[in-house]
Amino acid sequence: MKLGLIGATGVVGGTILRVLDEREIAVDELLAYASRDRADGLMFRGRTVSVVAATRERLLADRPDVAFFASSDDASAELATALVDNGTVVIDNTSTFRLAADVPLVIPEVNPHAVGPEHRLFPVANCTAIVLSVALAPIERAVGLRSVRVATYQAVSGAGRAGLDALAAEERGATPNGTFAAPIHHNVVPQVGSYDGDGDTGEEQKVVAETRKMLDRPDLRMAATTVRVPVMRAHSEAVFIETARATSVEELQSALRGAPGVVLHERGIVTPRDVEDTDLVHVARLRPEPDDPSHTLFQLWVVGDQLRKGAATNGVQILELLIAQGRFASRTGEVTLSLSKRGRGLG
Ligand code: 11C
Repeated sequence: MKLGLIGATGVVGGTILRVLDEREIAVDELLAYASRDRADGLMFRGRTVSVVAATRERLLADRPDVAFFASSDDASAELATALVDNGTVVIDNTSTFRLAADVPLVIPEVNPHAVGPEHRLFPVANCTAIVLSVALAPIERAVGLRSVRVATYQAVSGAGRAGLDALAAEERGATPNGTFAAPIHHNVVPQVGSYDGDGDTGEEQKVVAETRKMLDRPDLRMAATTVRVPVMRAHSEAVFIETARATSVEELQSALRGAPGVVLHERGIVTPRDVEDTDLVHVARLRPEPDDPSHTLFQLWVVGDQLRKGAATNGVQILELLIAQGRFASRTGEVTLSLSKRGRGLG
């Protein structure tokens, strides 16, 4: 397989390379692109790979079998459909095509059936929405959801290398450089994404719209408040749900316990530092709302590494799904789907 990676030098791009390697995806040729030619190149499986500017002409001439986009919305908007029209399968980590009607938005543990043989463009959903949907899907399947409310605690790496650098610089005493809407060191910032001061932020709109699409519940009542916290890695979410019918903590636990991609903590807590660099979504503190005679109101705490399951790993799992469907010939052996408890650490 000839594999292109646009945004190869970014935080998500680097994580995609690691996950491809860990999951032993057979890559015959890696084509690495960034916004400009880079003298130093990058290392993949013990070899130096040159990094070149992602121009339309070069990408169309290179014609990768599959291309991962981990760059800007603008780059995806300009290049992804041109590549698809040229025969490449595109797995796109930007928001550009996620809500298009004829484009599937896939989490392999949640809605693999959304992939049809005609599809060649696969957006990877917003990281906060992926972590949330992996935890909600088993509940939706078991008892149905009537409403979901979520407050998030999002790591600075959600804003890429600039986010990590901004927190590190502020910790050393530098003046905030505007990466976040307010100082992030010793603070929490209730704005992720664009915000015009009136209504939801861009991140809040994505979480609601994309979760509805992935759960195939356009009618699901939802609200989100998304917040940046001075954590390096992994997003946490406090989730408040109303189920479609009366249920119990035990029934919800049993739905989550066997669910692909989920680790249920029946006791204790789980924190972002616990799940750094792992692929599974962790659920803890599942409990009923106090004084609820309807037995439909519950709360849970959800944590996942947004660079891995929320971005790189989910994209590579989509590629695994396509390989399992026979879309690409694998020269070095069979690649099997790994949707369940496989994953780094804490699994
Ligand atoms: C953040 N969740 O933490 C955002 C980043 O929709 O792909 C992901 C933006 C997106 O800043």
